[in-house]
Amino acid sequence: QSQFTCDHQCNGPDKWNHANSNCGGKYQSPINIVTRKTLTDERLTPFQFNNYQQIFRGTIKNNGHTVVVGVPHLSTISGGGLPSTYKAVQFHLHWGKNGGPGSEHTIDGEQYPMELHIVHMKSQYDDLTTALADQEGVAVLGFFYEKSNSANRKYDPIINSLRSIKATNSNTSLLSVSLTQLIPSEQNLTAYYRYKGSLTTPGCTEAVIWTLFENPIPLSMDQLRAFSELKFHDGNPMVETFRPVQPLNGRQVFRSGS
Ligand code: SG4
Ligand code: ZN
Repeated sequence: QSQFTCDHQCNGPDKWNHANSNCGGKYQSPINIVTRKTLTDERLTPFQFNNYQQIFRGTIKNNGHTVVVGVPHLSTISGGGLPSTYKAVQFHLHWGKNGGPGSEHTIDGEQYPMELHIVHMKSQYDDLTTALADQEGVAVLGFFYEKSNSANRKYDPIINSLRSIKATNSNTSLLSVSLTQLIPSEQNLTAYYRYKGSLTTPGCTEAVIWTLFENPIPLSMDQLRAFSELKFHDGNPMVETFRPVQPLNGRQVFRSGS
């Protein structure tokens, strides 16, 4: 575990089940997805993204673990084999060191440079704590990033904000963002993986329906590197903000029909 800074090493993922017994549970996230062991499920139809194009003014915060942006609850998802409508709560990212491996989930052992998590809760709930008491209360949409030769201009507002939030607990406003601007276009979101797991940080609650989209989001090397300029609470570079993959323990991973 020598790649972890002290922030992780002294209090890292391998110590979490002492902090919270859920973290030693049987249905933990992230996982490695072995594509030849996935089962196609025709019920995993395309998602309906409602109000994802809504432009909002958000606050981007360095919370000491990642950067997080609260999202107005007007954006919802349904379809996609989900048991209900879920509303967006926040998004955050997991990344590596200077553009190196950094995603939480891996596909056939491949770790991508970064992973976006858009966290949703069942629309009937008012807060995440309540949603986490329901085994299907939370749905996280996960998106991988890939290195590209040109900058992804749709990410300028986020990347440009990072220089103002290098310190833990600092924040700045994002004047105009939308969820659609962050993710691939809808027709490129029909291929995805589905399994049941947990939050990837303590309390590691096993209440998450996970979706990982196959198509990655392109970012240039400079854009990816910008995240490594952020700092943990102890002043060390905020790098390798991912939890290692967890055992499947017999869970089946499904693949969408299209
Ligand atoms: C990150 O630490 C976020 O900052 C947390 O969000 C998030 O917790 C946590 O990851 C776990 O989420 O999609 N990776 S994950 O399983 O969304 C929640 C905040 O602390 C509950 C706001
Ligand atoms: Zn996450």
